[in-house]
Amino acid sequence: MTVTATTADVLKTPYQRSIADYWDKEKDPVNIRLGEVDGLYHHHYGIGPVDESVRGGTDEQIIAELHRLETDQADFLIDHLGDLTPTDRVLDAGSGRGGSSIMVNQRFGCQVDGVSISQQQVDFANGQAQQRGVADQVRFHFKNMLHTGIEDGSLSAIWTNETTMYVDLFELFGEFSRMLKFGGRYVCITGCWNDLTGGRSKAVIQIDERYTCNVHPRSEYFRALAAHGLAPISVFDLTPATIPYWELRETSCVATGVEVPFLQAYRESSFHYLMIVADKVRP
Ligand code: GPP
Ligand code: MG
Repeated sequence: MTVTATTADVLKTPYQRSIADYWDKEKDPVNIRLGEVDGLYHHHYGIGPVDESVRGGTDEQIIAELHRLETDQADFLIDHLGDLTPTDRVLDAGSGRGGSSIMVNQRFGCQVDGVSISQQQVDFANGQAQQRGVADQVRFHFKNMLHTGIEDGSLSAIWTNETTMYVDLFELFGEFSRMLKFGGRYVCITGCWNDLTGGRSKAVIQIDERYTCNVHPRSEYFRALAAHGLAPISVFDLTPATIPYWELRETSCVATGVEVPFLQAYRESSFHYLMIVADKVRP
């Protein structure tokens, strides 16, 4: 895999350029202050029960608790990547500041490539890998997950941790299927709207507007996976598990305002927080 690519190779549309620009500039305390807790920088949300002892605690205690819930979310995803070994090669598609990639390497010792369309994120994440002394095993690239240049059938696993709402799922899963080995694993954590409520709710529209993304309906994930030989083996509705994270975040000093539409959407069931685990079943 080549490490350098020109901007025009990676960012093909004005939409993609606007997303890259957002992430190049993003320095939100809800991400930076949480990452500073232990040097794992995440761009996803949290799951699991809140430790009640932090309620009414200091800002630092609440930030540490939000960070713990986000790290637990990544651990849950990693639990489903399969039995990876140091010789396996895996891809973090939309790798952000690199937290999940570092955790996957810590767990399995495998070779991890992360791709992001934000050069700032790539540079930051490579700096983290260097600081941890794993830059020979965890590498971040300025690449587009829709066309990575990674060799056909070379990957044992791919994951997306809240990145699929920026792309066309049929295009994305076509590319994933191409790169995965037969029997390779794909794990996706995402927010998706509920087909049963008949369209995007106002709260989902507000989430899309906040991040300039395009949340997909639940059904589209399964159509796009099936179209590319990716067969789900497990599906988890993580909605009940993520609500406590959002409730704690809403009252914290790092709240951004997006807590309101997320809680509204989850409580009215117009939106789900889903993890899908799939295998590549087509040679
Ligand atoms: C979280 O990133 C994820 C996204 C922005 C993609 C949208 C996700 C959905 C589930 C719809 P972040 O950690 O940078 O967000 P925030 O700054 O709000 O913590
Ligand atoms: Mg965040």
